[in-house]
Amino acid sequence: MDLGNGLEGTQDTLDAEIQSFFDSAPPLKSSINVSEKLEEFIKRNSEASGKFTLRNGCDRKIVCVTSGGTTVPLERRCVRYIDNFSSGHRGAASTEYFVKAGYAVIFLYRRGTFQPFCRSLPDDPLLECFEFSDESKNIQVHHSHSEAVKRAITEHHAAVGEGLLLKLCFTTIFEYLQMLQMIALSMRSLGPRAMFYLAAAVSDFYVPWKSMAEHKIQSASGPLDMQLNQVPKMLLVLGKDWAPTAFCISFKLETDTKILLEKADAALKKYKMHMVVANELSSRKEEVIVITSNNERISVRRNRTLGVEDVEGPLIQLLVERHSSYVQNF
Ligand code: 9Z3
Repeated sequence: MDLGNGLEGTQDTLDAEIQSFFDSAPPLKSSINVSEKLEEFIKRNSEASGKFTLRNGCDRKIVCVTSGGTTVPLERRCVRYIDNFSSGHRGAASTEYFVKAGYAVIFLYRRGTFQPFCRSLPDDPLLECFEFSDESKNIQVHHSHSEAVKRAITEHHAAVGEGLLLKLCFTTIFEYLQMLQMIALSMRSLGPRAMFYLAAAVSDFYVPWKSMAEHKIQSASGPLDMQLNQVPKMLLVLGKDWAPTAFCISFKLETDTKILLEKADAALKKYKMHMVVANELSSRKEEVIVITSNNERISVRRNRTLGVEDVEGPLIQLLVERHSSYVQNF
């Protein structure tokens, strides 16, 4: 319904699209388990007098880091799907820096992508880091990887042991958006202490479950002609309805640098984000540009000669500072 300013109609259409997306999505298999884990994690990290309260007496801040790409299944008994390039490196590295900054992290990641604290291990850690120590086939860590393995285990166990890391995984766009909604609704009680750091590469198009083929699509039927619907813009409802008091950071990815900042600026305004991190595909590990709601454009770069190992270190430092001011001024 358009009441003259065009806004009501737009909002109604978006709400209807979102409703239809969730109605048509296959139910999340592990939803009870996920909501129990979430409830426990958030309760533990928001108890004012608990052992997880920071030394200065403040309640802990909690960030939801999304990571990796969503798949779009083409068949219900899925053989084929559309995917994207995202490795999950950004999300995994950022999670490590958030934990180091004292945050509790809900790491919503694509199954099989990079994990926090394991980035310095080889691609196949089990087979490459270990060897037989003697004739009786006891296993030991190969000396060339012993420091990296020790560091990974120590840091991971510390984060999990202190209750600072909850890992939840998704594969499809349906799972991702259903879980993001559950997380956002659970984090509402945290008010401004909640942060969303949306680094996952989310599909723009999908096949609605209702119109999806049940069985494997047959190649003998000739060329495939398939219509994909647009995934509704959940960022709008995240900031407006699901978690209206949270500090929200989204990412903008382009391959054409000429349009990157313009598109990031548009996303900041359209989705009412507090910050948008603009990155270009090939240089994303070297530099990102942070666009703020005060019209700042802050370049954040990796500089190994100055000891800045990866771009996520200074990026998270900046976001943590801005989030603190947001909480104080709320
Ligand atoms: C990003 O831009 C991330 O920085 C990357 C990280 C996916 C590039 P990797 O996982 O890469 O370390 O290999 N994420 C968001 C990309 C995205 O889909 N943004 C949407 C858009 O650009 C907005 S939600 O339209």
